Amino acid sequence: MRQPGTTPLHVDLRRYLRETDEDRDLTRVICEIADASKYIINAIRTGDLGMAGTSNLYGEAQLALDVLSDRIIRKRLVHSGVVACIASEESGEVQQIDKDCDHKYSVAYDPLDGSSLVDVNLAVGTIVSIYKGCDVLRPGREQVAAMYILYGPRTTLVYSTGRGVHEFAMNSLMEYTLNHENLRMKPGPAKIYSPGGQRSKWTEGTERFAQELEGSGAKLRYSGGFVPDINQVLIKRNGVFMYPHLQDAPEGKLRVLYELNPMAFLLEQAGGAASTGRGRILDLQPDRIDMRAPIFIGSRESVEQAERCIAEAG
Ligand code: AFP
Repeated sequence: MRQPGTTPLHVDLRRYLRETDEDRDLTRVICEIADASKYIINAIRTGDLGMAGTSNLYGEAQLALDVLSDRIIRKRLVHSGVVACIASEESGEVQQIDKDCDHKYSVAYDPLDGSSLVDVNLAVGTIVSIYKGCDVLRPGREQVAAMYILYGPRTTLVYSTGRGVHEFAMNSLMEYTLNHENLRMKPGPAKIYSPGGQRSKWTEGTERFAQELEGSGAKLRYSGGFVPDINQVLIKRNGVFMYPHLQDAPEGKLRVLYELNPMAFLLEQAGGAASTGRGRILDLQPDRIDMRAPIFIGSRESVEQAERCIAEAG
């Protein structure tokens, strides 16, 4: 098996998965989602959602972009032959495709996170969490893979199957080719930070953390899109994103299954950390598919600093 860090750049995604001896069915799931992204890109770039009364790419009446993205991904997973269950942030329910839980995968995904940002031409993304078997209400540490696709000035795909984090970029032929292999966070505190939620609603602990970051010279970088904001931290190999517990929303805003678990898996695989502020995201036991939790994620030193501030001041 090829060791991470030894692959020539611009190898395409399917070949990379094959040459790193990835499980064939897991490869199928990852590649189906990669293929689905090409249709999502078309819908984003052209707004081709179908005109009222006519059909769109799939012969459907005009759809909202996130609904169309959900249908594009769902169709490919349903027909892949390797997926047992699907849980989509868009539908908010679990769809059982196949009863063979022992040999198939379950996929929890947010088809187009930040979809409201498309209208102001900001970057959005698809976020995917993959488990073996039929149960998606499990701690994130049991994921077998996680990935996201970022629809920005460039379209990039980041995934991990537990053997490092790898970034692919879409070329002119709409193929994903290797851009960064085995991304690793740099040691040291965050130099950029992404603070979500209304500051006036932060608790004292979060306010203290933000002031310590500012005091150490960290710069604020926040787009309002979870995928681009996390991607910035990962590709810069430094930084911290937070969407904290708020005075009127102790569970924060972001969803454990579709957003927090996959990103926490990826950042931990890159040597970073992901916490609710009081404990590891990947140890959370979801009690419902739309469970939310606070998140502090990125440079391990800064995530631990956030945990200290919250332990001291709430
Ligand atoms: P939408 O998917 O409703 O646009 O929200 C995007 C998001 O879930 C996530 O992508 C951002 O990190 C977060 O919300 C931003 O929330 P605020 O707008 O409250 O900062």
